[in-house]
Amino acid sequence: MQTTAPYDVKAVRQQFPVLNRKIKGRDLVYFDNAATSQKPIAVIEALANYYSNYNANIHRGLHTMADEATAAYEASRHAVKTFIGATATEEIIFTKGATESINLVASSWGSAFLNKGDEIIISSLEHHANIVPWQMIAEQKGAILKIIPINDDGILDMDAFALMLTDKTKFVSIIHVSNALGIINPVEEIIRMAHEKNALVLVDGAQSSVHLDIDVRKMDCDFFVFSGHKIYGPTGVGVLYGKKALLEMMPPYQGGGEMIKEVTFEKTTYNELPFKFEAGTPNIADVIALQAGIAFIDSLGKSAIREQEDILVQYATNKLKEIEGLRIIGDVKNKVSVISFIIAGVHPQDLAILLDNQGIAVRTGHHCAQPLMKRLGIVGTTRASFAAYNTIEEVDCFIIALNKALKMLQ
Ligand code: 7TS
Repeated sequence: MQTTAPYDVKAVRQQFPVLNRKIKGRDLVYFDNAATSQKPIAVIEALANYYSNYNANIHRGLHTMADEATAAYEASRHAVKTFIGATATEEIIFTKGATESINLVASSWGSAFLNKGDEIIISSLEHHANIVPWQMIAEQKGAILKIIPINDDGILDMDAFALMLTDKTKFVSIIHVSNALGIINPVEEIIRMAHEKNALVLVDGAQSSVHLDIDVRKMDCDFFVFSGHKIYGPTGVGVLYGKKALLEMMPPYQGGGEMIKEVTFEKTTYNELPFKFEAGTPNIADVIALQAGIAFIDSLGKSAIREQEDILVQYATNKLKEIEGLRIIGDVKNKVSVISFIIAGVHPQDLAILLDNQGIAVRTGHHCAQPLMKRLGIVGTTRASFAAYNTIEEVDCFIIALNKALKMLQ
């Protein structure tokens, strides 16, 4: 088994100030990267630099700092376009996160194009962010929400999906990588099948965008969403990619400044893309700093990061399987750097507290995927998720801490 990292992980760690932290007297082991990744100095400095040197509102001012801020903001849009392989910057809308991006599409597209009896398909693996907005619009419009089932390992039942697709299917919204289990879904096949029925497809890339190469043109998705804070960028900024022709047809999500062309009390005309969907002063600082998160990923390369994460997953999976009563949920080949597990007779919450006492940060609970937990017949899992800066030594610490915690609990 390969245990040698494809790059100098120690040097990478030096870019992340928080990794020097002690938690309860121990070195921090941060294995909660699927919730949010830590930030490199470049991201932190980009925020400080904006506020220290050119804080100004964008697209409006005719002064130097406003021009600088606008240029930096639009450069980020360009970086995002390249990051996901979009055709044009007009297709990149900044939101406050994946959640807002999905709400935007459900609300804007749904209000304009959904009719009574139309069908929307999601899957059993979805994060609540890709369930609730569809329930809300379905309720409003009298549309029907259908759910692709999974098998006990968390694999989508594609035969059931094929049968579910009908002429009534108008929209498919699908998680690319499961946040709870790490499983990668066959989104290209899903998109191809949905398009045969003229249904649109949104891909929730909140977990995939940091691990997998994303090429929205090749994937041919109609919408793709993700959050900045999971790709080494700041919180409070997310992305909605949409095919230009679709975004043009959709009504604005919110009204206000920046999204208008002209306002009179009688009638308002709307701005062009992407501004039509960016009402009000946006999150300028965080959008600007997002570029630095993307630059960090590019500096190592996604495939090298994936290689390192795969090493950690393999190593940790083998060690975890030696623990009596431990079961990995979603133990499949095609997954990213998430290991979700349960241990007979142990409540995940108790485990999390005992791990935290030893400096280990993992996530426990339902991972905002309550229907998935219900389908799997469990209350929750303990989830360890790895990033570019994690090491084999940290996995060793985690396994020792876990065994120690289990001795106390069992
Ligand atoms: N979709 C998926 C697949 C996610 O994993 C998350 C967040 C979201 C949407 C929502 O992203 P947000 O940035 O708008 O909140 N997932 C998690 C998680 O697994 N643990 O904490 C947040």
